[in-house]
Amino acid sequence: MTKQRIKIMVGDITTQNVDAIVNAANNSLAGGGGVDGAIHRAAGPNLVKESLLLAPCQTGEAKTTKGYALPAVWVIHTVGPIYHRHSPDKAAELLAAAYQNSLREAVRVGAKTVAFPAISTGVYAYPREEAAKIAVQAVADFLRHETSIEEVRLVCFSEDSAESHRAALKNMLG
Ligand code: AR6
Repeated sequence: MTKQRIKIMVGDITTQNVDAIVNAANNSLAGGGGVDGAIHRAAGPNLVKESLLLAPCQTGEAKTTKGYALPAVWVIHTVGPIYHRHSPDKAAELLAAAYQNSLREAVRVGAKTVAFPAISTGVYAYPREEAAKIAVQAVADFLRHETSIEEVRLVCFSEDSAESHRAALKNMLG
């Protein structure tokens, strides 16, 4: 079942014991603030050496490096939309693409457990509840057709963010 493979939790993505964590990066893949900064600090300096070799990463696309000092084997770097740079429809399309292309990368490298942060909801200012609906829908749509992924964790950094995701999951599934 799709529903049972989506877990919503509050936590720090850098400590997740999963095959792959997703990084909310920027087009340069050179590191940054927010969750990107936290992942680079926890992984150590080899992460940026590898990610720069894969740069640039277009908005909505995803590229994979090793996890280095992280518990995760892989880091899937994706770039969400900067909310105010797009129409609402285009921003939604790009955000869904970031989730789904990240999951395609997970399948490609054989990751069975994947953790996501709430992409674009920090510096990129995507409205939290809208982003949560898109995240949950995009992941569920992908999992419906892909059985190799056993668990997708949506790792929220605050209880408010987790509540938005829980509500989105509940509403989506009726
Ligand atoms: N674990 C889980 N979630 C976290 C963590 C963490 N350790 N730290 C922050 N968050 P943001 P964006 C949450 O700004 O909006 C960077 O500079 C945070 O509370 O990290 O996609 C990049 O280089 C928020 O809910 O990413 C880009 O330039 C969510 O992660 C730009 O920011 C995303 O916030 C990307 O902006």
